[in-house]
Amino acid sequence: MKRRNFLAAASAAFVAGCNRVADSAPGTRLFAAAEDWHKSAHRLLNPRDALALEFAPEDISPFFRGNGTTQPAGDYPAHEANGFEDWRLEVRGLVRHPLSLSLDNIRRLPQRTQITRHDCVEGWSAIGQWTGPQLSTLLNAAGLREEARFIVFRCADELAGAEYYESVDLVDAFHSQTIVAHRLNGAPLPVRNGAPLRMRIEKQLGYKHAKYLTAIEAVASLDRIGAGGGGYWEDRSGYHWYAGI
Ligand SMILES: Nc1nc2c(c(=O)[nH]1)N[C@H]1C(S)=C(S)[C@@H](COP(=O)(O)O)O[C@H]1N2
Ligand SMILES: [Mo]
Repeated sequence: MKRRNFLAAASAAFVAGCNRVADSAPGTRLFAAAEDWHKSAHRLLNPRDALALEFAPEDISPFFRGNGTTQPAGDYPAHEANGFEDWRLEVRGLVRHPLSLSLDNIRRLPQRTQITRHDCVEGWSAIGQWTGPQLSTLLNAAGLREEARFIVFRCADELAGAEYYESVDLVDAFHSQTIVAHRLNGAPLPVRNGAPLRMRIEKQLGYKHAKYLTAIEAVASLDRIGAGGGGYWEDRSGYHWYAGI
């Protein structure tokens, strides 16, 4: 094919591609396109492996408020009553070695402590010191399969009858400040802040930080998880799946 013909064919294919996007499901498609744009623009301005700002002990907020669920129902009160001795965190899905970890197992892994600011889209922030193993340690121990592209976080609580859940891609999953926290400000997590385990994903907004963590699931696609939006609020409101800050 002559070069000019090749270019004409390529640009016709590009235009056809654009029409296909414009013709199908305007709302979700355009929303997804805008989100992709935000993601790549954000990536240029702020490399995704850059660290979130860390603070000094004197910056810690005197009270770290609870938001969303602050006291789960179901089996949770029984776990709370026996000090979460029987709590298990599963690492499952597209992994070679599924894990079921006790709190003791988690406390014995190499730990990271970081003082960071939590930003909730509802308009408040708080600075806290979090401790726990890096998520990468758990994922490396479980051994991700080639097909794994997202990590889903399962939670013990329900809001309006549906389980809370969240998800991130592998860039955020392996970020050095992404930890499975079991301590806040030097003490075990309070119930309102997600006891006994909660995610800290410091490069993302507050709703991504799943509390009352029961399982970490490696998946190839988010389509069949919840309503396919990648998280409880993403399924129900305009909250973006990629909530980078
Ligand atoms: N399981 C679970 N995780 C959750 C929520 C929730 O309701 N349930 N709320 C989210 C929101 S919107 C925010 S801002 C933070 C609040 O964390 P905090 O309660 O420690 O302040 O948790 C996030 N993780
Ligand atoms: Mo939030």
